[in-house]
Amino acid sequence: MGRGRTVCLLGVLVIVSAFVLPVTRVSASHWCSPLRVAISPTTGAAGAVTPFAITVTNGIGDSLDISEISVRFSWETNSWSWGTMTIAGYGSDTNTFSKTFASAPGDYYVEITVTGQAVGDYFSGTCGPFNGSLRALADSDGDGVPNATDNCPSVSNPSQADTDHNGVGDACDSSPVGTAGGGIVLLLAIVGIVVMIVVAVVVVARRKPSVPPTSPPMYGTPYQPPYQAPYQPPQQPPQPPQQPLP
Ligand SMILES: [Ca+2]
Ligand SMILES: [Ca+2]
Repeated sequence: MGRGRTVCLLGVLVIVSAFVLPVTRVSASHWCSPLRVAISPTTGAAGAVTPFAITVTNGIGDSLDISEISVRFSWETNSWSWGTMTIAGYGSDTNTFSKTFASAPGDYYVEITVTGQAVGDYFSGTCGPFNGSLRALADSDGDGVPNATDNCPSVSNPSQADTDHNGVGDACDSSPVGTAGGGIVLLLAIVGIVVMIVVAVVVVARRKPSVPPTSPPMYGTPYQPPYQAPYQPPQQPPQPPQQPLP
């Protein structure tokens, strides 16, 4: 009797499973293949504290609940938890954390695994590892700026300040605000210009005729009428002597 009931119960479970499990049980890895994981930057100064950003892009229409992002840099043995994410369908999200880059220049790699669950999944799954290449660049002065781009590769100057914009940082520039003596040269040039202006004014003043301030303005040579001799009346011929009347 009891054995018969057990058989019946198992039969019912088999029938129910046949209808239920194929519907609700979805492969936990169906979102792994279209998943994209990227890390940046891929280069940095050796030994420098660097803000690394990991971006996860969902490749399916269902949203993802990422419960863990595990990251391991090849210059370390431990893995790091890079936080969690909730990513909409075909959306993406980025988590950023600061890490110290490898202390020795060279090529390294990073491994990233992503654990999560898509909407409709019955179980969570883990995707990866996703691998990325990283390169640590030489930084002789340890200021966080690689030698190749450092304007003072042998003197620490994290700010890279370059006041005169000559490509040499203030920290190692013998004249950080300009050419040596540049101020004196500029002063002498200004003095020379002033002297030339003063001389020009004096010369012009000397050439200008002095005119009494009360004299009326003169315009050209005053008019001179042509010379005329004084009037001389014509001389009368001598008159004969008058004869006495008879
Ligand atoms: Ca440097
Ligand atoms: Ca400079």
